[in-house]
Amino acid sequence: MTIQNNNNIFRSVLSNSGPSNHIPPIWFMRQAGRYLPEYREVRTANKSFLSLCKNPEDAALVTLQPIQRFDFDAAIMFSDILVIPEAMGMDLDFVESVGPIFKNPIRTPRDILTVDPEEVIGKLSFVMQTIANIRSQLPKSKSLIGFSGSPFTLACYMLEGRSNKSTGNNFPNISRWISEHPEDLVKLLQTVSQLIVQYAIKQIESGVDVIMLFDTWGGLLTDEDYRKYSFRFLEDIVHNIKLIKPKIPVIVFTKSQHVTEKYSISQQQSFVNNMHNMMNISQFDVIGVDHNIDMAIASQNLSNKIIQGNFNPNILAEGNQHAIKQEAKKILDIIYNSQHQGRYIFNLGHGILPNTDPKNVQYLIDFVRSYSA
Ligand code: 1CP
Repeated sequence: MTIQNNNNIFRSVLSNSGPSNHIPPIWFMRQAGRYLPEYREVRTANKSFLSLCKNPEDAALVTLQPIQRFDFDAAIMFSDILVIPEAMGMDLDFVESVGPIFKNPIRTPRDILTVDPEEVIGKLSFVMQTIANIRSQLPKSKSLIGFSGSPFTLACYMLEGRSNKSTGNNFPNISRWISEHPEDLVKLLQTVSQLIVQYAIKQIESGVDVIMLFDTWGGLLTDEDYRKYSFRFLEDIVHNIKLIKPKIPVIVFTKSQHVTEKYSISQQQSFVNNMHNMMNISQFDVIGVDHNIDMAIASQNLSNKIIQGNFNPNILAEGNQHAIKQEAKKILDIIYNSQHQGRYIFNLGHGILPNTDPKNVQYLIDFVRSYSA
């Protein structure tokens, strides 16, 4: 394990004071997970993935594992985005090699439950206990990230009942609602947005320093629908969080166009440019950049913002160290020759894949820190 200085470099980048050296803060999406043997051990000691999420001691333990092993600069609390719909009364199960399943998905507007926000947030007290446990063990030099799914991404699962990987289809139900029940969909997205704000505030009060919103499936929408059904709610959420907690940085991650065969290159570029233009004038502090986006373009478009990500997780999983080095060098060279020098957080373009060898994760981190120094 490499020992870092006590400065919280994550915090200094976020406060725009810049790190004392040129080494970017590093953390990886899904850094706690199945690629780590120590995670698999704790995971199998719990009845299911959901029981692990609801076990504040073990959830804190697996949150800290990647920090202990790799000395990442930030920890991300261990939980899942789907605990909000579960707390709203939806019956959630995570099935081995299938993914998340809701047994009672929302099928018609009549299925939308009225919820009492206080009761819903109360059911998520296990998350707050996990945060308190992590905080008591996490070194001061590390940041703790809390998170939520975006309203659109949560609604994809709530209306479909399962993941797009298990159906082989990109959430057809939400597309149908956009044409058949747009007003009901907006009402659902508003309800979920209000819950997310209160959930984020509770997480901050329990000890997280940063909030991240995962808008993973926002990139399935067209430019116009993205504004109407995803971005608008993201903007409301960050606005409302900042009204109450103005000093807490908020990160947003939207994965750009997934269905590449469905969209032409120029449509994809137009989506990315439009999304970036909205993000650049939003209240978000940090914009996550996935690996389908050209980092040079992201850096140009997002001049007002700190940027994060872009390393292709497939290259890390394939494990060719020369290719890993080339990919990291490509990103870092763009950053060092741009206005994002000192305003960049090293991360992957999406979650770390379960078949990734931990030794290559160490290789990548060592390379980034030595190249940047
Ligand atoms: O078997 C296992 O151990 C379960 C695998 C797993 C893990 C480790 C799932 C199931 N969720 C998680 C944890 C998790 N999920 C974290 C915290 C851990 C960390 O980052 O270190 C976070 C932030 C998430 C967020 C999440 N869950 C997202 C958004 C981010 C992203 O990756 O796009 C989404 C879409 C989910 C839903 C989900 N949870 C799990 C699965 C298999 C899925 C479905 C993913 C899909 O539809 O592709």
